[in-house]
Amino acid sequence: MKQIQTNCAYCGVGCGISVSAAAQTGVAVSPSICTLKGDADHPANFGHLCQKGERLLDTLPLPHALRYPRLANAAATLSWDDATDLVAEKFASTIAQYGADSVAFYLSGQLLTEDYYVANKLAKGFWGTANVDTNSRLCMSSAVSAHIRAFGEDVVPGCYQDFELADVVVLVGANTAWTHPVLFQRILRARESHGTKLVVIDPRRTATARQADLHLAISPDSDLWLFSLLFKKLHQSSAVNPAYLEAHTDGLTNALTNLDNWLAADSDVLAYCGISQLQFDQLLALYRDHKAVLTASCMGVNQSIHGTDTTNAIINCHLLNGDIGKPGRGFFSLTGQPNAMGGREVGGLATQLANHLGFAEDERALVADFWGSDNIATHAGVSALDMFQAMADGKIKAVWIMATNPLASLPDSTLVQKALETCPFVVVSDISSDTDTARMADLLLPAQGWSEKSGTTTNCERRITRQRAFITSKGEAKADWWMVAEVAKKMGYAGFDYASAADIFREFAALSAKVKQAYPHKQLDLAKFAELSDADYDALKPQQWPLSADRNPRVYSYGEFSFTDGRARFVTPALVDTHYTAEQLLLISGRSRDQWHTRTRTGHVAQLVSHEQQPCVYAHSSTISALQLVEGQMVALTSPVGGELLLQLMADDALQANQLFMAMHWTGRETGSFSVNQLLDTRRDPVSKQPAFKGQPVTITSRNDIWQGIEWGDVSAIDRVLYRFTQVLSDSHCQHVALQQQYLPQTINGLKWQIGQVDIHCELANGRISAIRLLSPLRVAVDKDAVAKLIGQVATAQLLGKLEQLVRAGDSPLVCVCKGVTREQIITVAHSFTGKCRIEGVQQLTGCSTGCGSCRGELISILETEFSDAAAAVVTLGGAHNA
Ligand SMILES: Nc1nc2c(c(=O)[nH]1)N[C@H]1C(S)=C(S)[C@@H](COP(=O)(O)OP(=O)(O)OC[C@H]3O[C@@H](n4cnc5c(=O)[nH]c(N)nc54)[C@H](O)[C@@H]3O)O[C@H]1N2
Ligand SMILES: Nc1nc2c(c(=O)[nH]1)N[C@H]1C(S)=C(S)[C@@H](COP(=O)(O)OP(=O)(O)OC[C@H]3O[C@@H](n4cnc5c(=O)[nH]c(N)nc54)[C@H](O)[C@@H]3O)O[C@H]1N2
Ligand code: SF4
Ligand SMILES: [Mo]
Repeated sequence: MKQIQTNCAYCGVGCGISVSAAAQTGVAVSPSICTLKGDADHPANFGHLCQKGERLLDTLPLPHALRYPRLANAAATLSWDDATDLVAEKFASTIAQYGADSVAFYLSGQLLTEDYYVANKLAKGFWGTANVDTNSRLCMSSAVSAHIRAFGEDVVPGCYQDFELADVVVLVGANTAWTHPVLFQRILRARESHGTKLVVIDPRRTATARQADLHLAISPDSDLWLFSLLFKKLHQSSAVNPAYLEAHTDGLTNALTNLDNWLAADSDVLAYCGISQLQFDQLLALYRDHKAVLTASCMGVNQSIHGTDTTNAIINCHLLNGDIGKPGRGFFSLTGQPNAMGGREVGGLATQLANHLGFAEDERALVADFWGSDNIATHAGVSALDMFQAMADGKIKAVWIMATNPLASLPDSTLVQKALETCPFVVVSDISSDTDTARMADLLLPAQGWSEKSGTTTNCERRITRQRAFITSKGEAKADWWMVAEVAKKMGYAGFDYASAADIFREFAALSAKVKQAYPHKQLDLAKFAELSDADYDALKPQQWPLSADRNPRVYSYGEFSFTDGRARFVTPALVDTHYTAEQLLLISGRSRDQWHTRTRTGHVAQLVSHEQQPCVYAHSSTISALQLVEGQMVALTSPVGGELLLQLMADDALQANQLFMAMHWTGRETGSFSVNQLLDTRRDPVSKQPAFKGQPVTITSRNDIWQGIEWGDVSAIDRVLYRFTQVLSDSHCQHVALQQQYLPQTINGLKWQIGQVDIHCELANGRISAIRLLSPLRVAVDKDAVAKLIGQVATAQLLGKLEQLVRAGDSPLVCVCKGVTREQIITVAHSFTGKCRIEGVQQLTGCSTGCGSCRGELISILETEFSDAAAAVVTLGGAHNA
């Protein structure tokens, strides 16, 4: 058995993974001879994984895997030589004819540092354009801007241990139980051992909020007001360190004056935030009276038109007391993607040149000299949304999109579609040929996926982990950096002759050393790695920077910041407008527990799709009845942006009355049109240019003329469906369809009858059931695996009775993926217990939430909803250790 240490492919926690492969050499031929578990020695997770990590091997047999370069709609594949010739020729001729700013890269926080570095170097150093932006613009850019404004550099000062050392952890706009599950488990463990207080600030009562000591169900987009008021009150209280303020900060007086100009009276602020005086006093007391308070934020903060200001407002609260880079205290921006941090470090944003540098003359000279370039970009490039607008306007004429799916993930899908249609040359590198964006590419380039490629990623807490290939690539997939380097060489540029990822990593580290020499106040410094041998790179253990001899895992601990004067800055906005009215219905979009983004990597794994099986929009049950709608029916969502999204309506009392929620995961492949982003306008933060994904005013209308259906087996086709997509089941699959009532099939080859509101169609071939279709104006609830087992069996009366029974019984969603426990099983078992014992009883008897622990919030939610006496929040955590 060969042991390979690598990292998880998903979130910014950056968990270490240990793969055992039954292979003689470094790489195995297939995932089927591999097993995987959490790496017990990795300091991010110490052996723990969440469900997405646990199931990584199951994701590898990828439907629609892209294995060879090919042109749009061409059946024949291209050789790499022809493909890279074509890219080189198109980009060169476009630049020659229209100038360097007519081309662009659109990258991703899921690329490895080495991929990112080479793409950034080619565009900014040799093409002469900084049109290199990334999906991190949609994710981290407000935090990046706030770090730069407060600290002088985009640096996360803290580390994961701070979550364990804190007396109080405040999660703002972060559903950490679902989105950074292993870090959340670390918080819960710390709470068990020393009673950490957990505060969650989120409009929804999420799985995370249910486990909090204090949940502030804040009005959407009001966090800036809340933290500005908190800052003011903390300043008036004793939670201030005058000596620190004097020695290490600037701008306090100005910041307070700015606030005085716009911040309303306390009671008005609290009314706007939708929280009570008592709740605010509790929050204030937690900050004021505890030594170690850690505030962490994620997309509820970043994806707003005030994302940067809100982040600075939070940082202000901690700066007052000198709580930056101190154990258990301060501000921590949670990174979304596995290598968003690495991308930021190489400077892969249109607003940066390279390695935390901007476009000043001296900065450009340093980088140009290092790269041996005489054509370095002179000014910032266009950020994500402007890039696609420029494509739609015909200004950007060639784009290379790598490891991201913008047609599904950028706001205003109609604009993005127009951009992709208008841009004369669209190259897409991906592992799948079947993404919404890949379907619109002129040229598709096959990228090696997570299990096949080698390099490095940097997680939330600045820890660099080696990703190691453990499976041989199928077909001709290549590393993303390799493709870029080939094109660069063909365009005649020197400096792209890399033999391996290690070569690139050394070069990046050497550049960081040069930058540190020239700008000693900058913190990013990987000089130690500039001379790393290939063997040392291969064996590199997870390393957190700063790589200083004292092994301090934090930055700015001594109050020396990255500005040339070494001081941190208080920043508050000068004047702020409110923008939502109370009457508006606001659509929030975000993540669900088991899926990853646009589902290209997780949408084909039965266990990961069972949690949310089809596109739906959630509303509070009181909203559903007030609007005279019915749970389970189809509705249409519309917004001023245009278009209409047809979805199933589901009740979720975790929302407030004026809110809707939809997962960002569903794309045009399932909805038949676009993702939730079809409805979103392009409002963005003025500083960071990050889109405000989280609150979109929408209108919801009944579409009870639309029927929903599920089909198994070889069913005769029905025309005019609004959508059709496949759901993978344990051993087979089924299809989801939706169609208008007027197009319901009138005749069928077989049996047709009705149970309640469900039409059952059963097709027969030689006496056996060849296909089943269930159709209803409401959600069709049924155990899909059980129905699948009926296909191919002799259609006896008993078997048809069984089908009826299944339809009557409905279905029960899988709550605990690790132990395979459904909602219904939980409720059945919970009846045998009372009060607080219920949750422990269910855990013991069913195993629910004793695996990775990600479903604990939902277990609590189910018990709270079903049993009035379920005081469930404080219970022991049964999280298993995978080591
Ligand atoms: N399962 C899963 N995990 C993931 C990912 C995934 O796709 N799936 N993606 C990863 C990535 S790239 C990212 S960026 C992270 C995102 O991680 P999170 O930010 O934790 O996830 P989201 O669901 O996008 O949004 C978080 C919360 O913000 C709340 N919110 C909305 N508006 C506001 C507001 O105005 N104020 C406040 N305080 N809260 C608000 C929402 O209700 C939501 O619960 O997750 C990472 N982890
Ligand atoms: N409405 C709404 N929209 C959102 C958000 C939201 O909360 N609400 N969140 C935003 C955020 S925070 C983010 S991070 C984005 C994420 O949005 P995207 O980045 O668009 O989503 P992914 O599905 O992760 O896309 C990654 C693509 O890369 C491919 N891929 C995987 N591995 C590799 C590889 O090694 N090489 C290459 N070349 N390709 C690879 C995958 O198949 C997939 O097509 O979405 C943003 N959009
Ligand atoms: S928390 Fe889960 S998704 Fe995130 S890195 Fe760890 S195992 Fe992967
Ligand atoms: Mo993200």
